[in-house]
Amino acid sequence: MSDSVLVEKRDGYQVVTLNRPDRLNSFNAEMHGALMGALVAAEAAADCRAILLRGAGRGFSAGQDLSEVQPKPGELPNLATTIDQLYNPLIRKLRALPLPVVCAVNGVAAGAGANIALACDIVVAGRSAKFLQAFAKIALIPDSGGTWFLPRLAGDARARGMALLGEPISAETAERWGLIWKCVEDDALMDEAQGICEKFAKAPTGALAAIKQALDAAAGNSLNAQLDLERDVQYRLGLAHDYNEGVAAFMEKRAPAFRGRG
Ligand code: T3D
Repeated sequence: MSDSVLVEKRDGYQVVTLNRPDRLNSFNAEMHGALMGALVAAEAAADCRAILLRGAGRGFSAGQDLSEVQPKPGELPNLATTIDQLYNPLIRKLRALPLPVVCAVNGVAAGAGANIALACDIVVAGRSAKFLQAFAKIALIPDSGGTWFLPRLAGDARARGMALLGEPISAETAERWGLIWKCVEDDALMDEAQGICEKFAKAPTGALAAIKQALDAAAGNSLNAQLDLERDVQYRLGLAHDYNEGVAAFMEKRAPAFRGRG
């Protein structure tokens, strides 16, 4: 079994660690397979109500492992294949998972590594972390959703600056620009990320999944379509145990006991 991704089961959530620290957790096909396997398994585990994604060593991920992409003599590179088979399914999976994904960025997040982090639901970064759209430096465009996430999160001017210049921005700037949820001191990073996962482990997971879906749908919907979507989702959630439990707990001034995924 591959050790390029490590999975640790905690009470109500799982910690998934990218584990190729000597290559700054850059992605090869094996790590892609292991990460996808870990996400699929976490989704299938009824007691898993959140995922904490992080990198081993001094960085989160440097994106594609560039030592593995050089074509053999006489071959033409086909980047579309890697993107179609590995990066796009990963981004789609992260967005579609019916449970929140918290990403702890401890150091550099570059290329696809940066955009995989941005695809997560909550991104917390240590103060020394950096986000780098490295693509233009190797004559590519931001992929793994970069051209979609950057303008939506940071605005067009900042998206263009990051993508065209390919220069790193600090975690503090990423927070200020709205790219990430929070920048914290380096030594507080894991406590912060774990604390969020512990809250999610007791949360109404079905509602959180619906929130993820509704926010993503909003990106392509008119206000009218989104109002209709909200009505339909609210109707469905109103029939679920966790809504009744949430209201009852509020009225009885006690903590709710949400079933989550039950
Ligand atoms: O299939 C396709 O190609 C399409 C998909 C593309 C998706 C992408 O992600 S394209 C973008 C790929 N990533 C990059 O271009 C980033 C390359 N890395 C860097 O620019 C720098 O390493 C960093 C800015 C990320 C970090 O710099 P620094 O100074 O902190 O570390 P370093 O010394 O450069 O790297 C440490 C080691 O990791 C080093 O190995 P060594 O010399 O100690 O044996 C370095 O070669 C290795 N490393 C870093 N990034 C990659 C890598 N090895 C392979 N691939 C990498 N992406």
